[in-house]
Amino acid sequence: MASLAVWGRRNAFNVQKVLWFLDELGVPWSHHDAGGAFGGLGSPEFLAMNPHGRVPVVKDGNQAVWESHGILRYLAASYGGERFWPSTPGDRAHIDGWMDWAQTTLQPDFMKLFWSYYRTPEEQRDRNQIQAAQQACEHHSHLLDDWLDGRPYLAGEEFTLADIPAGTALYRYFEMGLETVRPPNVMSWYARLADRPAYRKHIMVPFRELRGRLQF
Ligand SMILES: N[C@@H](CCC(=O)N[C@@H](CS)C(=O)NCC(=O)O)C(=O)O
Repeated sequence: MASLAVWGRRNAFNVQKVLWFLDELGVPWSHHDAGGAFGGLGSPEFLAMNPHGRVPVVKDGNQAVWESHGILRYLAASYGGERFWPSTPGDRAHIDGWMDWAQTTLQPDFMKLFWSYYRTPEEQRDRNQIQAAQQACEHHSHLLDDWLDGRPYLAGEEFTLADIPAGTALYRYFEMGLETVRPPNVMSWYARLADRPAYRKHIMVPFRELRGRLQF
């Protein structure tokens, strides 16, 4: 039996990052649906694993780990050797920079767009809010495009943890039905990610059940 277990609904953005990375690592893992329509986040057993009552959570033996980026780093350090998150401080800081930028800057703007457009019922949508989020996402796309000029991946020649948080947003960004900018270097990077079986399996999945749904 796998000693690694993941809690979280498969259509949750932060859960998808972890599922994608687990399959990149090639380690065996088991999965428990939790959150959204599955509920269970307020149970004493779940709160004992994550006091914040959010998914994803990973349990490795007796060790519970929460926060998607904390989990990614835990998994890379435990099972990835030097491959996805090298121990050299400069290389690691570079990767951490892209991960933290994605979490603090890209993801909040992308989530604003996804929620104000896709997850809000049509009659309740606020055009100004959508437009502002769209502009912010366009700005981030152009920044990524400039950075990816001459670099196949965010940290350089190889796929690393740097690509996971920002890369997870791309599929929904391009598939949610809004017109978006599609700058060439971002599109080549997206194509490289889409070549990876774990990306196709966990990120490029239909998300129609979230349309017009504000509950979770
Ligand atoms: N910063 C946290 C955010 C966790 C979070 O808000 N998770 C969402 C899903 S993406 C959640 O638990 N939502 C409640 C639910 O699914 O019921 C992380 O990156 O893990």
